[in-house]
Amino acid sequence: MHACRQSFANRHTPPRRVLWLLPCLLACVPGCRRSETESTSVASWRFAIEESPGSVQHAYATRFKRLIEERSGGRVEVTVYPYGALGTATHTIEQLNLGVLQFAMASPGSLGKFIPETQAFLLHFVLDEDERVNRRALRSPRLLEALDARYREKGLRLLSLFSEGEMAWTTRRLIRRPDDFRGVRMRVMTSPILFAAYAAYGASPIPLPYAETYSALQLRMVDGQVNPVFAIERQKFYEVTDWLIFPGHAHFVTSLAANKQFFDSLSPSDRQMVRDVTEELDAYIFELQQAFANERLADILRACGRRGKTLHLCGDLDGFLASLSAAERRELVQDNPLWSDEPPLTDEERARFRAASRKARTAYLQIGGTHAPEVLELLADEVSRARTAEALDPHPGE
Ligand code: 6CS
Repeated sequence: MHACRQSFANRHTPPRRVLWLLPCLLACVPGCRRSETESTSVASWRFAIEESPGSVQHAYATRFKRLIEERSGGRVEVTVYPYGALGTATHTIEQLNLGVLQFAMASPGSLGKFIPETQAFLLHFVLDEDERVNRRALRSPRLLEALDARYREKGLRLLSLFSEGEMAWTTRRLIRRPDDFRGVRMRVMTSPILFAAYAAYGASPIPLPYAETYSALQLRMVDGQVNPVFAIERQKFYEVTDWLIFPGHAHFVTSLAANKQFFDSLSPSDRQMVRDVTEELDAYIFELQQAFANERLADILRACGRRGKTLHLCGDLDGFLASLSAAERRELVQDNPLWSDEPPLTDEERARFRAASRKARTAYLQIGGTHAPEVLELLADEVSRARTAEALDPHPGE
């Protein structure tokens, strides 16, 4: 943690980080060079994501690339770097700060080490269970401006916040109450607040990079992990765990960030082009992540069927069941000998998690940065306003 803060402040680059930067710096040289005549020059924008192809972030970045290249009339070329191409999520945040990258997806689970206030999104039972409410809250100009001030301090700009879906636990045992977490080594992203959140439930949290999670589960170095369903499908975490549990405690929020110096030096029309594209993508990604949640759960069940594996489900599956055609319902549920579901956590069971999660809130206020109280209050207020607005008008105008 401390070392990461130092690297941002001092720009002290240990040899390992230089190795990650090398391919990018080399790729950067011709991309940055303008051709002889300004009218034919092509700007090269590099955009790193924290996920692999087939993910929410990949869908976002590929559409961003298409729209920017179209709207710039070929003046701009966007290169998308999927997870792993330039190192871990922590490496790509450092590269964004250095200006080697122009854009990157920066999730609070990784970004929290650099901008601790962003970890408010990692707290449990702060966002609503209804994704439409969260979408309204995350688009709040007040919230975006308050956080952008923190991003600017670190040489970044915040362009957008959005949810990638409801978080689910994949574990080896059923977890219905905090006590069930005792002795469970839970893989978390490398954020001190996530560590505090699972420690508060009685689990033994183990911070690990995304890429190391599957093998850690396989080798039984950890017993569980937490992610949205599409990520569980992409990373095949269901292969190496037995339960898929939807506790209704959190959503995976990410941010689209730009390098500050780069973004502030764009022409007003190019900045507006980026703003228009991110605005359009917000609606696109909202629909897509909802569709992914159901489609990928069906894919997981099919994959388990092929492997003869029972994956026990625990959660409110009404939305998923409603998304299936009659034929899919027969295939995946009625005629599926491997189908196994448990009732969702009761209100009382969830209340136990809610009560335990208060400790992590206290930890956030202590270590979430100077502006943590202001950011948490603002987020809670925006969620509450969004709930009221959603109740009054369930179909916000796009
Ligand atoms: O769990 C993780 O580390 C990752 N999960 C998602 C859904 N996106 C990126 C992040 O690094």
